[in-house]
Amino acid sequence: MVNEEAAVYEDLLAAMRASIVDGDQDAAADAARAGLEAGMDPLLAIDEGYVAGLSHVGSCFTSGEMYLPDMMLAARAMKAALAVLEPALAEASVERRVRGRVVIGTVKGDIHEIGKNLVGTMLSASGFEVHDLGVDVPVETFVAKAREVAADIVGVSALLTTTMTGQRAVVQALADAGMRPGVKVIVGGAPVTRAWAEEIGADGYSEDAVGAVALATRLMDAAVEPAQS
Ligand code: B1M
Repeated sequence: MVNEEAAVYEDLLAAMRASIVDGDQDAAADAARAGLEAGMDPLLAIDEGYVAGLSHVGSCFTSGEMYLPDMMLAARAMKAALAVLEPALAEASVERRVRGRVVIGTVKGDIHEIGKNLVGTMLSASGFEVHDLGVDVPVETFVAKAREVAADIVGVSALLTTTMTGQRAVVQALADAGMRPGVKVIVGGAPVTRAWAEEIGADGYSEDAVGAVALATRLMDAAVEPAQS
């Protein structure tokens, strides 16, 4: 029985990966629905199904076996799958108390949004109030929104080595506006590392959406500790 279930999951995960590589939106959404019906954890579907497919497409793009239109179709298929899975992720949330206010966006010059959206969804599902600025966000917009909503945390995503510097600019602009260290900054995105986060003076880095929730929670807990002691 356990083996049968594992085989069903493996078939579904293979279909999920294939739907992304083929850039097939309908197949991606169908596989997501089938996964949920089979009781699959949406995070497993995302990580081992769809993201694995996207990573393959990324590698093929690097090696010249796939081209920009393939990457665009893959991204569209990923979004179709997430449209099915994200409500399930949000429903799984048990936490309703607002744990903190987060402003999140992808830096100026960068239009990658899938990972950032996932981080926003997971934060929201975990009880954070999330203000998503979208992609290609100017530094000043991060600062203005953080001020407007009295953000506890600003989350800055970057997927390109050429746009990572935008994360440093956000940290600096918040400091120039006198909002640091009160407003914490967390960074992430495929090329981002812990060393980079430290170098630019960010308060934390996470390599994935689950880690981003843990990081944001730690930062909020650390912020209230002095008041309690
Ligand atoms: Co782009 N792209 N892309 N792309 N793209 C990459 C990033 C690339 C690695 C592909 C490659 O060459 N192998 C490469 C970057 C190389 C580099 O600089 N190191 C690249 C390139 C070069 C480009 C273009 C320049 C291509 C061109 O035009 N010649 C161009 C740039 C456009 C621009 O932004 N100005 C471009 C365009 C595109 C598309 C538009 C076609 C599309 C994006 C569509 C969209 O988002 N709506 C796209 C895609 C899909 C990719 C790949 C294939 C997949 C990215 C993705 O969504 N991954 C990507 C290759 C790859 O990553 N393997 C690639 C899935 C997502 C769940 O993961 O975004 O990493 P990720 O997010 C993770 C973590 O990083 C982390 O948590 C997320 C969830 O686990 N995380 C955070 C992310 N943000 C966080 C924030 C946090 C904390 C954690 O705190 C705030």
